[in-house]
Amino acid sequence: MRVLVLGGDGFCGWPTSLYLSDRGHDITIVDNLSRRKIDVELEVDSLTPIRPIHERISAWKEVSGREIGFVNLDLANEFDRIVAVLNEVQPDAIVHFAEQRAAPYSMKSAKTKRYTVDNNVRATHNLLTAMVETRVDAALAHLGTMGVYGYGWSGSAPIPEGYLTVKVPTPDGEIEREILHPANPGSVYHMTKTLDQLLFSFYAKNDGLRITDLHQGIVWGTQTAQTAKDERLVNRFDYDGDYGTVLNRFLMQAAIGHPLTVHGTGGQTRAFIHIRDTVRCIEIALTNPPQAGSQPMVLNQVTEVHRLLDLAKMIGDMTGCEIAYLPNPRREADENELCVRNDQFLALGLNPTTLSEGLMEEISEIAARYKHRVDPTKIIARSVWRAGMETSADLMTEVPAQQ
Ligand code: NAD
Ligand code: USQ
Repeated sequence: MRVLVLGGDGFCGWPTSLYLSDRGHDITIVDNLSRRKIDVELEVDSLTPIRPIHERISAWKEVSGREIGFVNLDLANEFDRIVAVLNEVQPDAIVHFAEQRAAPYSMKSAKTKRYTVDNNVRATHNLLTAMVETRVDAALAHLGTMGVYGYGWSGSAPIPEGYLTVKVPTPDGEIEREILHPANPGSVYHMTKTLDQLLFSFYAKNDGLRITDLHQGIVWGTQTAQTAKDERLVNRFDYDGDYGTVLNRFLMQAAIGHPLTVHGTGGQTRAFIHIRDTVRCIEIALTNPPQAGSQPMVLNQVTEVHRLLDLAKMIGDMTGCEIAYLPNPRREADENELCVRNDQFLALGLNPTTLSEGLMEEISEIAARYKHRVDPTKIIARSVWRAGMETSADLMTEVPAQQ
């Protein structure tokens, strides 16, 4: 297949591009490198030393003999260039990773809230209209998030894959209808993914676009078989308070002896997936697209569910690292139940990597190897969800590093 990977320089997009290339697909990456620019703005860097995009691509050619194309393009602001790329590449499939993806960054200020909405919603809408305009009949797989469902809304009821069957009272009795699961986002970033869902429903219905929305859990791990082939191909690893996600942050903290930064009680329960499974799921989704005319297919891209405190205790037991219970800078439930259906990926052949298989490898191969690159002042999450929470964030600067 000819595949366009939008956001192909990012944490999920780079290993996906290499995996699909390795599997024989022709890949063109589209990315405006905005994620690298945000690192500069935040004065932080990936824990792993990622190389410039052109060096990454030539290293891949050297290692695999395969070419990957690259277009530096802003999906949110360069509509005519998206049309030109679609006309030129004529992709069979498109993977859309290209959005601002950090909840804490999206909640930092009015500026970052507006940037996140403008960037994400416009990028998605520009892509959909360009697909209609060019009549490119590509299967589109978009990275959504488990956070569109929110947490605790339906208690212990399993979260279905995208759609909920409801009973509607009518004068002639009850009728059953399938509706999009109610949206219950917990940040401006998560809200943009709920807006994306409505765009997808409309363009699938009106224009027959074939769309799969992948509601992915928190991705952990760093390397895939392809990114591990050469140090110049290494994947990014975000550990800072804005972009670092919880499990990778705990692993990095354990490697440098920093107390594990549990927000609140740690009773929050979340869904997880290893990066090696992300890349497999994308290929499965691209090769099993919905029919034209059907509603968007929604797959929950998750393999495990864990309570944060259990994760912290597990890593603490493995490494001897202490736990720091910090005031929660976010506005979220202290505790929640979570049960997620992921039947479709399992039925389509996904064989998940479990936490027990990958944790120690991640601590020793990545976190410990690159720990000299950590800036300890960037670890504590300082982005607060509401004015007035600053005091808690200030308190958190007191957490001692044990380096
Ligand atoms: P990332 O920030 O590492 O990668 C996103 C890439 O998109 C970056 O390279 C960035 O430069 C590019 N980009 C952003 N806006 C763009 C624009 N307007 N035009 C062109 N390129 C643009 O993020 P990631 O962790 O790889 O996440 C990829 C996708 O998966 C995101 O949509 C995210 O919401 C979703 N997701 C991520 C996780 C996770 O844990 N990382 C979990 C669930 C869902
Ligand atoms: N948390 C801690 N300590 C930390 C960091 C986070 O306790 O040091 C807590 C947070 O308060 C939250 C939970 O861990 O309760 C998850 O936070 P996170 O930053 O790991 O994940 P989140 O903000 O939800 O976002 C990440 C990705 C996002 C993706 C989402 C999938 O950045 O792109 O959409 O995971 S999901 O959470 O399933 O919606």
